[in-house]
Amino acid sequence: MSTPPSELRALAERLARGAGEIALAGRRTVELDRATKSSATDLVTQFDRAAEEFVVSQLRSERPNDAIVGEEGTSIAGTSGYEWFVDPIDGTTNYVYDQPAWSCSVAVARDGEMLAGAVYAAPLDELYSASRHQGATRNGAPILVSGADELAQALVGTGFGYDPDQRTAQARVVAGLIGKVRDIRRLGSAAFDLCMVACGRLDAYYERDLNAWDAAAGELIAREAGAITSDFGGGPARPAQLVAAAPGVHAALLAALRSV
Ligand code: LIP
Repeated sequence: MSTPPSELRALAERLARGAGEIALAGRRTVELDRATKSSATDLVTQFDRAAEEFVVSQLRSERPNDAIVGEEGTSIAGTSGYEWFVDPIDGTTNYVYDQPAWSCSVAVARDGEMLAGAVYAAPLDELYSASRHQGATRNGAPILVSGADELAQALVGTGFGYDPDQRTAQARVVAGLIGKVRDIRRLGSAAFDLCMVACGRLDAYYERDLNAWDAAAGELIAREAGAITSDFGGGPARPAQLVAAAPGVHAALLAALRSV
């Protein structure tokens, strides 16, 4: 039985906000237990796990037949055709350093098509969401990408991986791009970066080698806000090569990425 995307969106909003409130309260009250995952700089805390546990327990209760995949290890098969993507704290490094750009991302797809998603930037109390063909909002108000139409005047976001060699290669791309754009911003959370494109606080964003949970909600939100999303070659957006840009600079950004 199908669920209206608007209903899925409301659930994603509730879960993203709930996860963010858990993470924010924890950050302000107790000492963080820091651990690492894929590398010495890939941080995880007890609140990444607690926020994911909250989202997963709510989904298991309200939608027991749905599949769920989460950054902190959740992998639950489903029978409904719906699959949830959970990044309980996207930008954990910022979270640990008490920097504001971290967010909680919850999205849902049906048979591979993203239908709804929400990203809650708890430190800013900004809840971004979208549902397929129903637009994107920040705290309930419609948002739209910028009208940027010149790459040299575009503010472009990006990010780097946790492997030092990968980061070095990614920095070379930035070195080749920075003279061709207004400026570069490395905010530290892909989900937040994509919402910044959606509301015009960035004109474009690109990053390689993300995970599905980093991008699932933010890519839908950016697209529903009028961004063109793609891979680096202009094909369908995918976490391995993700671009989200105002329509006026998307093609120029792809060309610049090919040239560096
Ligand atoms: C982060 C991404 C960010 C990327 C970081 C990291 P995490 O996700 O959102 O864009 O540049 O390297 O992958 O690990 O904080 O959930």
